[in-house]
Amino acid sequence: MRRGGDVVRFVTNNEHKYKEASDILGAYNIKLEWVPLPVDEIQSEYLEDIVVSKVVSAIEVVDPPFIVEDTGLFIHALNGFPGVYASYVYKKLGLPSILKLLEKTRNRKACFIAVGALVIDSHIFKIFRGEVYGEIAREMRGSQGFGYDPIFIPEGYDKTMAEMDREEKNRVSHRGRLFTQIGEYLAGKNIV
Ligand code: ITT
Repeated sequence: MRRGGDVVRFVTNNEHKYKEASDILGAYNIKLEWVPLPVDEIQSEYLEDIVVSKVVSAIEVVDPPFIVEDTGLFIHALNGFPGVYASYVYKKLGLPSILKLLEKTRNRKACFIAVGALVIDSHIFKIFRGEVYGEIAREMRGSQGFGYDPIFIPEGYDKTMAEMDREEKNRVSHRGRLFTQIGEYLAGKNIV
């Protein structure tokens, strides 16, 4: 079993992502250190490719063990758009434009997919994946969370992820599922 209070780094510019992940790994007695470092990421339609490119960039400057993660939002009626371009589309178009695109669309199905790499040392890393299926709301609701949370309703719920506090979102979200797997993995392996 692992020793208590070990430190793993999370290389991300997004403080919301860090806080969510930190809560989850904290339950495994793993301290997550935030490394808000800009890392190069390649253009690819596959989250795995982007995550591997983040590993290659971060390994130059960050000591393992560390985690990098990339998330996409895939809207079925838009053939998976914005997908891996979620960040760019959020900044350039924003949520009202996404809702407008879907105004006349009855199929509201969408999913968030998060892929993360746990870099154990300079030669070994392991990939994890977390997904949540749900629907795009008809209007923005809620003020918690970040990004697309105000328009995403997870399956089995009637509220958006922005109407959930961090604990509740973590129980259902793509990132919650991803970091729970990482926590389980680390808890079973005395690697840090
Ligand atoms: P890093 O790449 O530095 O980790 P980022 O914010 O660019 O941070 P991503 O590329 O993984 O993160 O995420 C792309 C966008 O998807 C992000 O900017 C948000 O707009 C959105 N997003 C990611 N996770 C989300 C979540 O849990 N809830 C709502 N929107 C999310």
